[in-house]
Amino acid sequence: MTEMKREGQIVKALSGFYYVKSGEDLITCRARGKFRYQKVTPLVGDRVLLLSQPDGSGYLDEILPRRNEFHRPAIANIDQMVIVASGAIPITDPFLIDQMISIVEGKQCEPILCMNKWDLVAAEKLCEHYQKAGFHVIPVSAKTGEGLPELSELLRGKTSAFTGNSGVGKSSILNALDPTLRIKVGEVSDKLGRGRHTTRHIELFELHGGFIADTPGFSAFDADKMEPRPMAELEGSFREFAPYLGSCQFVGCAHVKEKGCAVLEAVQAGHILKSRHESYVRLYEQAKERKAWK
Ligand SMILES: Nc1nc2c(ncn2[C@@H]2O[C@H](COP(=O)(O)OP(=O)(O)OP(=O)(O)O)[C@@H](O)[C@H]2O)c(=O)[nH]1
Ligand SMILES: [Mg+2]
Ligand SMILES: [Zn+2]
Repeated sequence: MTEMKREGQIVKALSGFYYVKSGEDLITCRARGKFRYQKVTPLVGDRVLLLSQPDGSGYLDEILPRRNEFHRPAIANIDQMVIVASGAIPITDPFLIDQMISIVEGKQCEPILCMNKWDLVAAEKLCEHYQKAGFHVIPVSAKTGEGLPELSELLRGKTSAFTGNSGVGKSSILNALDPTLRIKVGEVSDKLGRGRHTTRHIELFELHGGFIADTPGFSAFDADKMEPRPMAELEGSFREFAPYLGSCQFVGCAHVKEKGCAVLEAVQAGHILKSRHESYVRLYEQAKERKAWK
């Protein structure tokens, strides 16, 4: 017997190697050439079939159907996307939060907002806004440990990915949840408080009865490059718009500046946050531009 077929999950992808957890084993794999022809990229989180070699290495042979997939971060089969934000060094632009939420919505994946560095700035207003919009928001501090028990409870039994701009403390939170992980964290010492892109690869860790992925942080450049949801899906990716959709005066209303728009009326009445609607309009314009360009 030379080869053996096994099932497992990709927990790390680095320099052309895929690290697959199969039972208690961690098998270092290369991908078969057929994936390249099929233009399929194996992702961290993928459930796979592999052929293990006598020397302990393996070849990825098949990627099992995905429940969902994301491009930034490049990851699959995620139950929860924990969007880590910070009220100080670096301050997270709420538009980035809305961009990420919009991508996650409708993909069988729950967005969770985690406000870190609470010891530096208690961004209560922002938290309240997102709670009102219907999201689970958890204020935490990786430094003092505040909020971590609640976060940990939420992660139990699920597969979650941490995402957010560089330097907000994604890796620090993971280390605080499990000090044995010893993930490298970076300084945010430059004058603009930008992160240093310390985390360079995506890795899935087993933690508190669930799986949690640390991912590289976004730069301002990445945020500009993030693909908006197509126009037809955009209104559905803002959950607090739902009660008003279908009540606009015109069929196919874009909810940007139309007469008799129920969404705009809800913004006026204070039921929908102005900043959330502004993010929607910005994403709508991006999606429109993209469509015209195609
Ligand atoms: N005061 C304070 N500092 C924090 C907190 N969490 C993280 N930091 C600091 O913020 C800096 C960046 O933390 P990282 O964990 O590397 O941030 P990251 O989001 O993983 O960054 P990338 O890997 O670049 O995306 C480090 O200097 C941490 O010590 C916190 O809750 N409070
Ligand atoms: Mg990191
Ligand atoms: Zn409308």
